[in-house]
Amino acid sequence: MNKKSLQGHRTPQNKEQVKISEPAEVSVGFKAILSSLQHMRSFMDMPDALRASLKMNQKGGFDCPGCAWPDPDDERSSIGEYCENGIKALAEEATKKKIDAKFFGKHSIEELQKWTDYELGKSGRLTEPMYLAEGGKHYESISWETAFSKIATTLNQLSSPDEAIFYTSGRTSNEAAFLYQLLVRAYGTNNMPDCSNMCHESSGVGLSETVGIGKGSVTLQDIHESELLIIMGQNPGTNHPRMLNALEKCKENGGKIIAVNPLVEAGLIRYKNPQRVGKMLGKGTHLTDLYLPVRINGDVAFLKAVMCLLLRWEEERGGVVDMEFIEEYTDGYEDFSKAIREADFEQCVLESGLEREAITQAAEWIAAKEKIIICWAMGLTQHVNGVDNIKEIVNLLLLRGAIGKPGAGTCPVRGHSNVQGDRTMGVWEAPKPAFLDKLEEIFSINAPREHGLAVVPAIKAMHAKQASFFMGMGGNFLSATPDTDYTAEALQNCDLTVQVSTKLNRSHLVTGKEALILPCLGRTEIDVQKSGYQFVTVENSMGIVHSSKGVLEPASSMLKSEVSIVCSLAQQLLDTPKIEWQAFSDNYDKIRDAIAKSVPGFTDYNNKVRIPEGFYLPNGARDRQFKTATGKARFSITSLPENELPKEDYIMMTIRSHDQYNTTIYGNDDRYRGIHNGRRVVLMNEQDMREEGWTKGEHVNVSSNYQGKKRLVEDFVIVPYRIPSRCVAMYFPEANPLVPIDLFARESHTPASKKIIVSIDKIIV
Ligand SMILES: Nc1nc2c(c(=O)[nH]1)N[C@H]1C(S)=C(S)[C@@H](COP(=O)(O)OP(=O)(O)OC[C@H]3O[C@@H](n4cnc5c(=O)[nH]c(N)nc54)[C@H](O)[C@@H]3O)O[C@H]1N2
Ligand SMILES: Nc1nc2c(c(=O)[nH]1)N[C@H]1C(S)=C(S)[C@@H](COP(=O)(O)OP(=O)(O)OC[C@H]3O[C@@H](n4cnc5c(=O)[nH]c(N)nc54)[C@H](O)[C@@H]3O)O[C@H]1N2
Ligand SMILES: [Mo]
Repeated sequence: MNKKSLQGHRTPQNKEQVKISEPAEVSVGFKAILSSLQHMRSFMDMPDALRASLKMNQKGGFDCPGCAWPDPDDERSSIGEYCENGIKALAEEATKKKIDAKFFGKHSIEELQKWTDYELGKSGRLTEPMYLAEGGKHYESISWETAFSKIATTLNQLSSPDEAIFYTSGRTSNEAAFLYQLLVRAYGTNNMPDCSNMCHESSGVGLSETVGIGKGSVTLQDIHESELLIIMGQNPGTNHPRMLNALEKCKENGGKIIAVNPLVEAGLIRYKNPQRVGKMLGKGTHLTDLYLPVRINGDVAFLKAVMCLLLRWEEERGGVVDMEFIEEYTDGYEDFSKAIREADFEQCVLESGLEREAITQAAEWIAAKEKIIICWAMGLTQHVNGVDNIKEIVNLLLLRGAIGKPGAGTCPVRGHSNVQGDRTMGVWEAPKPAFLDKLEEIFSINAPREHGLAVVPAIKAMHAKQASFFMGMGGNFLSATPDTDYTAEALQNCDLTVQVSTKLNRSHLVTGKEALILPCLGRTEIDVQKSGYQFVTVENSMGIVHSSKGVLEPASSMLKSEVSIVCSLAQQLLDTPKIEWQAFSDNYDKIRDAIAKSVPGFTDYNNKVRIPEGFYLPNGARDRQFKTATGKARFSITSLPENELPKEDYIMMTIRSHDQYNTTIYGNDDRYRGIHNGRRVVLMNEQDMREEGWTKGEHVNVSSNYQGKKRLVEDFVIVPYRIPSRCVAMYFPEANPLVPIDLFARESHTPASKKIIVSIDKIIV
């Protein structure tokens, strides 16, 4: 490792002392309202805060820049269709603080590298394009023109377009995403890694293979009327708080909820709905009826154990397996059911980490209910066997015929607010030939056919100096990706790194030889182009496409929209007479017309998206049309994951605190989990602590040892917590240096950031 790469790429220590209290058992309520108000007051101008919050997630307003949870189709709350964490996302983007060339003149890169992620984010909005010269100590201002020509010159000098990497995070609008992928393909590569590669890729792969569409099948109404919701590997109280409204409705309609999660998350226990006075004053709504604290990665074992029971009961008493559905709509049942009958039930129970009685209780409800939905998020996708997790979920739903009918189906809960839309628009390293054919036909380009690089291979290519240009359309590639030291070296190997961003983050500080920051408008801001006011469109977690129109004055007159950045760059870089980049940039309706011609499901886009609540995209699985290789929904056979754990070691999962949005740190508290003032913590089982002689608040180092390579993070604090034995939890991104670059999901290549084997060592002073 060279010396330069040892600096500044890891999150530095926060000086404050961590405080530990009892975890909460109720979520939202008054504390959430207080916290929202505090964020608005501290970081925004109050009139802006009020104006913006009343427009967030409203018809004709803007889409919350937080998560991808859908808005109700019909009535929306007049006092606010948002949550505490939506307000934090708003305050983060609409902050009154700004940074410009003076700021960068004052603070060198070396100094900024010592700031925590919280301090970097809170420095303010980026307001002008900045350039870091080779060997430079400070960013300096640069004109947009010069910045674009620098990028174009670098790209034109590469010996192959495949030496360039074009990353996308998930906030980019449909319009910007469509043009960005068009630019990249016209330039000549499919190297389009995106945050999805680290997020729900396992869901996309697992679902496409088994039910023929890589998206979920349910709508919000289905959640409301479901009789049994199973929530696996997801913490909605923090990451999708508006989902709690839907869970409350489901409960009020008589539904039951099972939560499968190593941690007892407050958001899944009891909910005080801030929009309902009665609920706020009372005890709130009790949500989870059966809590199943699986061992980390015990989900395949749990699902197999449940299915063993279902098949056993089918033989004993019948009426459990939906044979009519299976015969008409599925294939592979015989082999699958044989494999489950031959599975070792006792071993499955053991590996799940759950009590046999609890599994039996879950299986009884599953056998008795007709309308079953399974929701899931990162606790299932970020495992070596992430795709198998999804296949087992599908197996269970198919057994019960619980897909493609009201109140039943698959519900992968997406992360970034437009991550699903970006994929629909073609941001993907493995595009379908039919999509490329369309681009060629409409735009007269030669679209490259060879698949490009996803996140992990892209990092490896930069590390091996096979790629030397990196551009990020949003996001924070350095801190979001695994193996921080390795990724830092990879980025530093590049000649030029370019970040299109709204806020300062660590990826601006660990760069290629030269670097550019291109500051852009955010979702909340007014976007005026030559033809007048523009709006953009996004797709939520349930496949509804709708418009989003900012309401606030832009943070600076120098900002460009993402659409305009892509179009200006394309005009410098490409010779594509059939693509009207200028017209696209002047009027976003023109982009939507082009999308309507290129992407299935978008006919008449401009009219349909002007309906305030938006429109649903076609979804085969929802209608029992399974577009798989055989035209049927497919049962799969998976094997039990290996869960061997060396005696002294622990299984570590990286999770989000209540005060962060991925790598953006809103604050240093995790209110629901009772952790305050610090993020460098290791949540540990109390009995393990007693047996191993750890004390509360003790400072430790944590290392992973994968294929002979030791990775280390230093000075974390032990927090006793209700977590299964030998399992521990740490926060992302502080723990990312421990995630080995080569440890990823087998079929989807998603980094396995929920299961790292670690050793914990005392700090010897
Ligand atoms: N406020 C806020 N909102 C967000 C985000 C944010 O950072 N902050 N991020 C957005 C993004 S991009 C995403 S993808 C989503 C993420 O939303 P989540 O997936 O809810 O986020 P994580 O914190 O990664 O949580 C995973 C949950 O899975 C559990 N878990 C971990 N390992 C296992 C396992 O092996 N089995 C089971 N059954 N459970 C497990 C953890 O205990 C935790 O409760 O949220 C989105 N929304
Ligand atoms: N260990 C571990 N690693 C993980 C995860 C985990 O659970 N554990 N989760 C993974 C997941 S699910 C995801 S999705 C990724 C997230 O990875 P990313 O999407 O790359 O990361 P973010 O932190 O969401 O990106 C934040 C930055 O985006 C920029 N930004 C914000 N809004 C906009 C906008 O409107 N336009 C533009 N151009 N820029 C904007 C800001 O500059 C901000 O600093 O991280 C992954 N990494
Ligand atoms: Mo995500």
